[in-house]
Amino acid sequence: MTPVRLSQATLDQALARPQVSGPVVDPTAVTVGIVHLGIGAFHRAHQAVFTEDAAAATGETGWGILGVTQRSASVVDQLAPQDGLYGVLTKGADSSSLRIIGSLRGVAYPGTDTSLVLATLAAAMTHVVTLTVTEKGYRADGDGALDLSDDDVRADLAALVSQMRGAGETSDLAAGRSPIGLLVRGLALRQAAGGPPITVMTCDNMVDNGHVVQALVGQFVEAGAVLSAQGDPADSAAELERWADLRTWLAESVTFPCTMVDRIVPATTEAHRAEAQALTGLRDDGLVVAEPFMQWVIEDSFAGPRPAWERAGATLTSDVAPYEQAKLRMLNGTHSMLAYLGALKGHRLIADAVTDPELEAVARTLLLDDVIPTLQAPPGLDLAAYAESLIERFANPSTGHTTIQVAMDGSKKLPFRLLGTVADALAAGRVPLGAATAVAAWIAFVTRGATLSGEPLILDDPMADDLRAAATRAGSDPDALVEEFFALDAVFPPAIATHPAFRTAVAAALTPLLAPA
Ligand code: CS2
Repeated sequence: MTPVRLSQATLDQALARPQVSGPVVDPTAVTVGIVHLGIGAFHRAHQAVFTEDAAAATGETGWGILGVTQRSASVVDQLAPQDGLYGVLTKGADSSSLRIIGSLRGVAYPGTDTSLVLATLAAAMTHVVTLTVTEKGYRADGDGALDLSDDDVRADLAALVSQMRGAGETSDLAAGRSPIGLLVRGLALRQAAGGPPITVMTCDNMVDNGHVVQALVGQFVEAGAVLSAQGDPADSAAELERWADLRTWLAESVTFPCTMVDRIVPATTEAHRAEAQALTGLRDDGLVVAEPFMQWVIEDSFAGPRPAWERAGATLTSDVAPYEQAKLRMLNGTHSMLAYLGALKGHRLIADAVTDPELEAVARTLLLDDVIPTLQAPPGLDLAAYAESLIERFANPSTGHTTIQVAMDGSKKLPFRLLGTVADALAAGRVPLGAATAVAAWIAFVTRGATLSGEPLILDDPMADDLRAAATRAGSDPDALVEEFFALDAVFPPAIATHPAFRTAVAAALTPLLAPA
């Protein structure tokens, strides 16, 4: 028998069950005030929960979310038949709970729903755009330059130019797939319609994330203006003015706060769905799973109204940098190290990796000897205690967070989470041995494509071809591998790539990881 799906019509059945809690807002009374680009599991388990709690605290009904997926229409199939309702299955080390969230008021996929997304970005009732599109979603190179050779970026640039010419929305279904492109097209429509100021807030794990996104938006507009100038000269004076107006409006009416986001959200499995179904009695294809811990630090720089996220436990501050640096370097840096070393040793779960005494020792070296000396502690945070709390969170076995999930996209993640530590330590005259081991583990993970005992490991990385080519050129000699990988300037900046003592440390750490199976 096909199980009944969670939806507005069946919600009461789920809420009648003892261990299930329900939306703290009335989903049918909530209207959209936020557009979220990248409606994956992380947003659903993090910002959507904070937003719903904030709305419940104030009684405001204007903070519903339109979630946009740019990678796969299957997210629409998961959530649209459920009227946007989904459960968050929170898994502590020895307890679980299920909460249904009602703030997601629509899900859209560009191509089929581009007009809806653009119109909502332009709508006066929309005040905030949030993004979780992952590091690679921004289509930027190592220096933060927008990749103008990317097909999705080019399709959106062409769409922006025709929009600016007054040709309206393009019917090109290929457009709308680059987050920055879709965002800028929506902002341009908003400006043309005389819309109110708006806040664009990225929640991705990048250093100085708000400024990164602001710079990419600026580059996208400049590339659009250049492309437009190559077109029909007849209309050029009016067109130039429109581009100038857009630039002015962006500078005056849009802010890009920096944020630090934190919650461990593993990929949802069929076992999780079965567990949730046993609790609610309903099938939930939009289910997400998370650890109990959640934290959000937001730069208080908003262009217009925002949900009262501080009422839901978020920290609003004038300077996110110390929080962001501590979290990226300590949590994410150590996470990646455990992912590569753990995967190589055949550990499926992060929890298995961090409870392997050998790996726990390297994690402590990275945290305590390498990272902490590079940090300025955020107000009220004891960094050594924070390190211990991270090891404890990683060791929670019940989330089922896998090493292979965290290992994904290393070429895009390492610069933000690990190489800042390396650069600062080297500049201070120290060779960070834990970080050298982490870099070596990544190189070995890529090079072997298998665990130390020969079980295959999948490489999922936008630079996979370049990485495999570097590995093939180098063969199995550690010094040659360091030479080839450090030449990848999209990953390693010159100050690290050319540092003799760091190269030696990485080659030394690589040697045992290259032993034949
Ligand atoms: C992880 C993060 O997959 C990864 O790269 O390091 O998703 C991590 O779980 C979150 O940033 C925790 O806040």
